[in-house]
Amino acid sequence: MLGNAGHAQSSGFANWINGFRSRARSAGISDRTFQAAFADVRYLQDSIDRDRNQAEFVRPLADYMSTAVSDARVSNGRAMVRQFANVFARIEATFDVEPHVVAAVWGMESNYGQRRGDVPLISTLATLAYDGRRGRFFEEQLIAALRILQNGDVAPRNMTGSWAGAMGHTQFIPTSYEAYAVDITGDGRRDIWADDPSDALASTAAYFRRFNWRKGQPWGVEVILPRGFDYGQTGRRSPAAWGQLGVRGVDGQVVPNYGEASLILPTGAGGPAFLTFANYTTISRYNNAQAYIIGVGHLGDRIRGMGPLRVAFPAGERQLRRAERVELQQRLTDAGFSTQGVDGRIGPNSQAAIRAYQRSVGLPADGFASVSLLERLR
Ligand SMILES: [Ca+2]
Repeated sequence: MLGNAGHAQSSGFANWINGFRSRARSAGISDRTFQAAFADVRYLQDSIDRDRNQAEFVRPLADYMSTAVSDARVSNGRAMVRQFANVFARIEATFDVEPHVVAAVWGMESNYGQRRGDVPLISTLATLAYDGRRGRFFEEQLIAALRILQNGDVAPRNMTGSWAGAMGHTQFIPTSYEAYAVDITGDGRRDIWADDPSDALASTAAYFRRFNWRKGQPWGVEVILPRGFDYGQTGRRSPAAWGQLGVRGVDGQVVPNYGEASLILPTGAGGPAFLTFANYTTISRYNNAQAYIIGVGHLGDRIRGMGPLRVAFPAGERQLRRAERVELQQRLTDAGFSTQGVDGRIGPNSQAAIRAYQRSVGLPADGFASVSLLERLR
């Protein structure tokens, strides 16, 4: 049954499935598994549309964070940590990852299990593999999904996920599931789809442990920069060395030594600044988008009882789209601040040009390719 598609699309998809069947067989998928998995497969145009739309979806960070770390999500997270205290305690004892960290991923990925995704997984992965934009990646995920079915962890009708093929409470893609999912309930199945979140939460902790989560250490710490700070200071330094440059925690003290730290200003000098540590990199292995990493990190801090950020993200500020970055480089270059090329990539040359321009007009020279900077240049 092939829904939502024209005839040519349908026959193309059906032909693709026939070709894929032999590749699945070569990968060790039995005909029985394949037939059960593909019995009700459909071409899902929505998967294609959403995959294309998310490619350059750039949301203002203030909007993103107001959803990601809303008061409701914070209080729900605290309630979940209490409700599943025994599960979180077992997970922490086994994987050395604290409850507030796992709960934050859970809150970000599925709003604590409320949005696990009800899209039939084989259909969406087959559609995306057939589509071809990232066909190789999705075919690999599809094979992994078939292996999971063959292994008996979940029945085909219960194997659902997001439009992009992420599954369960904490949105594992199939290959991550195969590598990191664990059965902490002890029933012999790694069930990240069930209402009971235990296996999914333990699997997330197992993933964090694999990528070197350091228990007891922060992902990052909000900091205040001194007046006249040189935003050209980059690289990794100890908190003490950052302290010598005037960088302080919001309590006014030099940040404790959690190892080497990088300074990040996600929306430039007008927004919050953070020193980030090794655990920032661990979160990035789950999802490498800076907004996501900060969202998980800060949500976890709030669930643990910390307060809101001292400095708010400025309204409307966001990363520029590629076309906007190109335009910014062209306008800077035309104004006499050469970016040494117009390629849409904001590297050291573009940052130097931005800083030179900012100094020339009396703005803080943060080198940040902001919406407001582009608007000023227009
Ligand atoms: Ca289980």
